[in-house]
Amino acid sequence: MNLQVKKFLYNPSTILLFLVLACLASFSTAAHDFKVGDIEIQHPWVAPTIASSRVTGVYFTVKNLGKTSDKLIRIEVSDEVADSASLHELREVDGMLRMRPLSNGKQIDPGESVQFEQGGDHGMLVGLKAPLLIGDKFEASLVFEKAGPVNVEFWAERGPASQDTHANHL
Ligand SMILES: [Cu+2]
Repeated sequence: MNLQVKKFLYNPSTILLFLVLACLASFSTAAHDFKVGDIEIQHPWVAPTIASSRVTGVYFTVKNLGKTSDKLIRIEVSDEVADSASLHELREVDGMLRMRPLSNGKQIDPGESVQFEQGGDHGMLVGLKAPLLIGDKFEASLVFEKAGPVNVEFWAERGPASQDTHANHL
């Protein structure tokens, strides 16, 4: 390695600069939140589509900051985005993961944070009008029994598991 480069890399102020940049990067992700009444939706993201798949999963965290429980009853997207959007749960039945609609919604108790995530409860879009690439964004509405609709923006991102297993659902 070139001595100048070495000096730059191992310089304490360079290391500090990298730490600051790393912090800023994580803050910008955390700031992607939406709030209506006592309900906060944190970091809504969508898995990019794979090949010609027109199905994908959407993920987010619901936090109830209030003193009474509320219930997420459905997810809505414009038909310019997809033909339909729904909430699903994954349950293990005889050692197999089965997906079924969350027909009674999902109760969120006071002070509770509920994650809609890969391998668990999640939202799903069917009949996407266009492929979703990393960096794409679209608006959607998460509808609660008490708080009403919470408008959010889903960002297409590479998920924590690096690949979306949801494309295999249908
Ligand atoms: Cu699903």
